[in-house]
Amino acid sequence: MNHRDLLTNYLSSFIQTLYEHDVRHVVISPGSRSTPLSMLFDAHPDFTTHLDIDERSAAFLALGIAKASAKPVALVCTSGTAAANYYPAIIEASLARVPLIVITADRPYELQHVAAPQTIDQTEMYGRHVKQFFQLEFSEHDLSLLHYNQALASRAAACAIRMPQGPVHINIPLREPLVPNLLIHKFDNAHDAMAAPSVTQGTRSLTVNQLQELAARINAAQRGIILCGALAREARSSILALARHAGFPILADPLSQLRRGVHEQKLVIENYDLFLRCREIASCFKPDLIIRFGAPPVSKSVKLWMEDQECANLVIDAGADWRDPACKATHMVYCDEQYFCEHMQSQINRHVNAAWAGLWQTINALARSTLQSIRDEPMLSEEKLFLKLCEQLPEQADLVVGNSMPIRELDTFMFKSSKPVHVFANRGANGIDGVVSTAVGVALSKGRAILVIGDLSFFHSMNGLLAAKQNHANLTIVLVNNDGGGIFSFLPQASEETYFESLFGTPHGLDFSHAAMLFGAHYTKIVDWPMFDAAFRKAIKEEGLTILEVPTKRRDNVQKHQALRSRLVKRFKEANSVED
Ligand SMILES: Cc1ncc(C[n+]2csc(CCOP(=O)(O)OP(=O)(O)O)c2C)c(N)n1
Ligand SMILES: [Mg+2]
Repeated sequence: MNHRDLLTNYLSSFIQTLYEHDVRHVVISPGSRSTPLSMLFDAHPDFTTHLDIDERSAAFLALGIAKASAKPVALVCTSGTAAANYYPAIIEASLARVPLIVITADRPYELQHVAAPQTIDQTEMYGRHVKQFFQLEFSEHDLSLLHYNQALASRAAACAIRMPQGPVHINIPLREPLVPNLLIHKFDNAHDAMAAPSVTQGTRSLTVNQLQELAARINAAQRGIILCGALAREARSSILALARHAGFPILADPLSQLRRGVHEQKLVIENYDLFLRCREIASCFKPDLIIRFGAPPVSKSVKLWMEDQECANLVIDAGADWRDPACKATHMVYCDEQYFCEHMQSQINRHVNAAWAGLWQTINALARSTLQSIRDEPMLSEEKLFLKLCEQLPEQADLVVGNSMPIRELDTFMFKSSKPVHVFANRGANGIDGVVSTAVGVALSKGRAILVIGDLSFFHSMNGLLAAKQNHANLTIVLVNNDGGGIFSFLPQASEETYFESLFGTPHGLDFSHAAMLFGAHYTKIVDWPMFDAAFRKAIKEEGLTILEVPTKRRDNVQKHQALRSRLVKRFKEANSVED
């Protein structure tokens, strides 16, 4: 067999093995060294190929598809700095537990360290931000390494989806000629004498004694509370059932997806970011047990409140990691969340403390009506924008939220409702990079998405707009333009007048209508609320890319949030007849 046919056999069999391990999408960036990979992925009848010229954007796009589809996604790029541009999204995937199969083409060993063009050291180049590094080699004489090659693809895919999920890196040195023979590809491993190994992934469980010990703690608690961050889909209903059984309220982060949907929501508490930030109120809530599921929540108030609690604090983590930024865990429980909840339920035999849940429900309702009071304000503001946006989201909407203030405003203003909505955000490393591309990935996976994003974050990932255009994404972007970093106004440096605007506020004065024109997006600059309502209603049905720019004022936000807190404390004191 000649070089070309061997190359084709090895790589097509490798690609087919990834397919057999549930990989369905590939995001390809152009380049020469990756030629056989790009062509063979594209020639595979069942892979969906997405093109993204900019590798930094491509990796975030893959991240968005992987998040939305809950399946591993493959990435393909050429050698050199192309591969380095994947790094930010790889870091995000590793911290947010998103499975990516990162495939980088490389030069063969005779071209390494000899000043060959577009050649850098790609060995373990993503360091500890990938779960494992693999180097794929094949024989240039025969197919004797084919099964090894398939096994490596199986191992890599299995590694990416094993809990905690995350990215893996497969580096593939390729020798010229690089164009494959598309007439002889091997997309059917089943005909091989030895097919690619399958992998059965078990679940993390606990022994009977361990379960009993934990159940005893739960049964003894009078004032238990469940705290849920971003969660695996499968865990949600069993956590709700556990809460119901134990009578424990659930503080539900927007990324837990427990705030919106047709499930029973009586115990779901969603306005804690406002009321736990008020010391007078937070001090009235003293749990004797906290059970945590998922990633740490977005809300800083809940973190600060938890730091004040001296009680048993269980972290249930199927990924067996150490997710405890507040350093308050008393028990790390390494167990599949669903398994834990289902087994606990059968062992819980406690008197439900309805008064405790009632206390949370009352303050939650008071906080909600306080937040809703901003509805009457006539001026454009970020707070009212999020209130309206959450109300107007269509059923089953896929909403991607940028970091900085957008995710925080959403946390504050997304009230629970029976209308299902799925919320996505890059909260692994909390970067303002790659958010547009992540949203494009979600839109491509789900058919349509809505993105709400700040102006600096939008500028940072504007390259993603080309991927939206080239891949025909249906994406509505609500661009909150406060001309700089609004979040910094909440920090102590906001009063350092000499430095603040130039180093933190960083106004840019960009006219984003030109960006919309460059990338062929529909564009509207909002001037009042009726205009927003009409434009949003239209945009979420439109084909292609739409940008609705909402101009707001950075400095107003701090004062607005303070006013909401004061209003809530006043109402709380009135309701409890407390004298000042
Ligand atoms: C890649 C990256 N660079 C810098 C930061 C630091 N940072 C956090 S928020 C922020 C400002 C974001 O501004 P914008 O997107 O306009 O949102 P706003 O704060 O105005 O709501 C910056 C620069 C970051 N998180 N990620
Ligand atoms: Mg901004």
